[in-house]
Amino acid sequence: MDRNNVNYAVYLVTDSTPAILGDRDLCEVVEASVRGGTTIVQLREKTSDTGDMIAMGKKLHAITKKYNVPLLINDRVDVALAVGCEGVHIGQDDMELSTARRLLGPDAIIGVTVSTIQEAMVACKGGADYLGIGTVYATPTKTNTKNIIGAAGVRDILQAMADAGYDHVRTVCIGGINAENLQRIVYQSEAPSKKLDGVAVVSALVAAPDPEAAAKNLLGLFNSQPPFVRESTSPRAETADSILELVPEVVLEVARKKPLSHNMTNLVVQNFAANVALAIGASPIMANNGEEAFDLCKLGGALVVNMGTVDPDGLQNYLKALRAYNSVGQPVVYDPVGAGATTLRRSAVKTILSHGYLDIIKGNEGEIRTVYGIYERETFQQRGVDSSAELEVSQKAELVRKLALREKNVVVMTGEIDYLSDGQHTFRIDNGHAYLEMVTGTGCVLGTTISAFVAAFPNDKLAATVAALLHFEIAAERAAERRDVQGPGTFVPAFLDELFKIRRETGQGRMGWLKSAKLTRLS
Ligand code: 3NM
Repeated sequence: MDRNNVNYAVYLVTDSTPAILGDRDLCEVVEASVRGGTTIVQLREKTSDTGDMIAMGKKLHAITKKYNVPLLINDRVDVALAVGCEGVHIGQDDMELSTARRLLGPDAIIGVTVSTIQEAMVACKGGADYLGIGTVYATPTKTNTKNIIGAAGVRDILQAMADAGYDHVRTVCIGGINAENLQRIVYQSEAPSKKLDGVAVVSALVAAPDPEAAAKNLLGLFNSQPPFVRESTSPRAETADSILELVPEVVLEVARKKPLSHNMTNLVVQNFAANVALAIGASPIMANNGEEAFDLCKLGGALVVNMGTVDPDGLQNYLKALRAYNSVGQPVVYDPVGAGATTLRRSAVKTILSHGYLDIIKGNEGEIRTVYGIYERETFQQRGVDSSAELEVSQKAELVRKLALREKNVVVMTGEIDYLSDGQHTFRIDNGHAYLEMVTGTGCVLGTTISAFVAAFPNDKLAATVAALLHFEIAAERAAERRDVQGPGTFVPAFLDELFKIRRETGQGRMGWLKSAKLTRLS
């Protein structure tokens, strides 16, 4: 077998402990999974005697050879030699790569587990054929893992490999990967010039009720785009002018499609959010029970996950709804309200980020910094200011860009100036009014507004988000300027009216309101 021409797409790592394998026969499970599409197998036995391991290796090798699939042995070069299989996989605490290569010869496939850029560089330099990058997510299958790195950590390693000229070294990731998260992890971990060659799984195949069907499914998922990636047919708007040109179209699309805005939000803002949705022409539903999402996600709308009131039941409901909307590719807006305020909220942010794709993340500076900090070993770097101080304009823009790049989505940071980015292009918006800060829930209802706009215009989420912000903030400016508005109390009904009137004017072809737009591209 040519070690330079291995298909790593679906990489099965065995586990014969009863918790994973149950009372089934490992050979049967492996054969079924290879029949289904598993492309490479690693025998991993942490407790077996050498003789038993060699015997099992020989049995498995007889199976994998039939399907022309390589078999590797975890850690044990001696067992690989005795079995005569295609290679080994070595961990950081196992035999040195150079020794393994010397013992196994030039044709053997040798893979190395890495969890940091430094380990990856050493393994690449040492001549590894592929890297097993992980641990992506915490997994009950292996609890003594060193680093949980998320898709973002995988991406950093892939980027570093490409930068160092190790594009030819192949990669899989491992840890907590299953049919539900595979596509998102592969998508979010892709660096500009290097992506994963496959995913390595234990329980998703070995514990599957039907390993053949499970392998077929994983292979299909690996080879296709996730539903939430929309390939735009027209070129995306990238300049402030081209986005501004699109804004009326987006506002009209909301009115025409009346998209469902499914809000899982806090008690304080439900009524306000529903009224704002109606004013902009969307169709609101306040449904906090995740079970309902499996029906609601099919209606062409978008979901708002607003973490304003978070409790364990609420979190489970968010995850169900997130799964439902991700499965059909309908947009999700995440509002990590008070993200950094408590340990519980920080942990909820981490759970949510690791369980689904969030098309838009919207928050204030503190919230966005917390979301960014969840996977970074250090919080967002600041130059000479303490961690509680506000960031400077350029730092805010950079934070938003970096988070969007990491999550492969659109990030909005609200404040006196709003910043938004899709990781490629970053904009600031200088509209809005101080009254918005004096009324409870205006940030939350902006999330509702964005959800309707993105649902109506899903092929350009950045332009849709800009349109939502401009519609919302210019309505606030117009309301605040009215003679009948004397403070935050009279502001609210006037604001609802202005949201409605901007939609109506746009429908009549009157675009004067857009002249107040203050949209600037930063990078
Ligand atoms: N190695 P599952 S995680 C064997 O991080 C193994 O290096 C890991 O099991 C690493 O697919 C892991 O069931 C177990 O989550 C992966």
